[in-house]
Amino acid sequence: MKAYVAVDIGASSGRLMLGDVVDGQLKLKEVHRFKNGFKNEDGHDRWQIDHIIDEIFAGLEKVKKMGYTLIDMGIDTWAVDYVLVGADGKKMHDPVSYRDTRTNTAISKLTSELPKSYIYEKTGIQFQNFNTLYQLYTEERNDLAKADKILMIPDYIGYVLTGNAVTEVTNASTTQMLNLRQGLFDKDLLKEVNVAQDQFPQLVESGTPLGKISHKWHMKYDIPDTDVITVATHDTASAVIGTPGLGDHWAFLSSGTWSLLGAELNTPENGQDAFKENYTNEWGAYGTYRFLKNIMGLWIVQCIKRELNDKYSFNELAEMADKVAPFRVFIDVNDQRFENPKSMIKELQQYVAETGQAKLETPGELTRAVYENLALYYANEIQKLSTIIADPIDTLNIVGGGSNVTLMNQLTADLAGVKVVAGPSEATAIGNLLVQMITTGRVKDVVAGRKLIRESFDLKTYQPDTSAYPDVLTKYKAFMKTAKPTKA
Ligand code: LFR
Repeated sequence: MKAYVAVDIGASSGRLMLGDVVDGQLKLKEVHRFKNGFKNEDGHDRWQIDHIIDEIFAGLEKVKKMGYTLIDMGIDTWAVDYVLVGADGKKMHDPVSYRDTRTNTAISKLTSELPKSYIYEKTGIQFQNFNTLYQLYTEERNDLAKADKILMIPDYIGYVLTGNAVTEVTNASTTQMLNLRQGLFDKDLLKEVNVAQDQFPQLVESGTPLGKISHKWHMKYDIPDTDVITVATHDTASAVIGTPGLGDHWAFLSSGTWSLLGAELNTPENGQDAFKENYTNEWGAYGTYRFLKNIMGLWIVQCIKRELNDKYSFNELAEMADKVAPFRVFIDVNDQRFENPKSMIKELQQYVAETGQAKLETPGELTRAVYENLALYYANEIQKLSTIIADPIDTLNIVGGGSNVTLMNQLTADLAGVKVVAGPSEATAIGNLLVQMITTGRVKDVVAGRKLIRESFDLKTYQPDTSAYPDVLTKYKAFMKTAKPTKA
């Protein structure tokens, strides 16, 4: 039997999903799931990349045991991080995580040499201290000089599996080193971080066949005959493809560890307003752009849950949050202090103390405060987004794990005054599978793929009730004007 497999790896977990079109419906099955995370090694937070590859093979063994002998497979992961590969074809170190503190002040250092407006005009990419540009800027010069290749995480995994090295564009754009007009790595930015053009392998579009899994390191596993297709390797790019696209003027919110809120554009928008609001133009599959804003997202709740020793499930936390009185505190969830604090709970508690607001003590109070302030952030951004792209957004398509949080979906609809369509929660794996299916002719194109999503998954609609919280957004905006973020 033949099948399609999506390998979708996020910051906290990875999984292999089997997918196919059966009787006009897209069917998905989770075959394997494993934990992911970084560990402190040699003074840096590093991803355990060999472990990830081992888990992919363990998942492929399960696929074979299910009777599939021939598969197509695509790999997507988070963005911006990379592996340095030596002349011997081996990784030089485990890759450093983007949450490592090494880049905390890198933006201000680098932009004292090259102005922000100059970098934005070239790349159209948002300023995030963890972008590859700033990571390479802080990288050991010697290591960088010795590196034969610099491979983004999914490209590295594809390289280990097949022996073929490419740089896929949806992920490469998050380096903040691609030139929007030229469609290539920008020579001035490469020079700024002491990288030669050919250290990054050839740029390829999403949907390019990469090759068969052949690496002898993994001969110990009994796996199917596997053709790897370079899909939209940035998980957010896959999630946007996997969005149902409902509404005449729709925006998307990919809600997971990060909340990525934006619109799909056919031409980039890197004018003054986009620059001022730090919106990004990440390259999408099939010539599109993900015009979006990174918002801290469920990471904050994931940290709370972990700090409570996983005593409560996400559902239980949401149930407790439901019972707490609304809008007790305002928080700038995008403050850099929440990026990787020693204790998220203490950081939140300090924040409300510093800003003279009500205390956050119980798990329900903490969780509700995060959900509400995410919803407020979304509502505020939808208005900004609508203005910048001059499009009256009427529907927000929320996909990813966060689309299951009913409280947050309704709050977002009410505060933003737009219809919310929630689901599918598996949009990233779906987008990964769709690019494979489009590449192999099983699905015609993204339009047909999105129609398939609408016909295959149970999507929930939340109508806005704008009278529910009449002046909360206005008060929040006033708070945000006075809030003093700790940003690089
Ligand atoms: C989401 C995501 C975001 C990116 C962040 C860091 O998983 O890929 O799009 O900004 O992780 O890579």
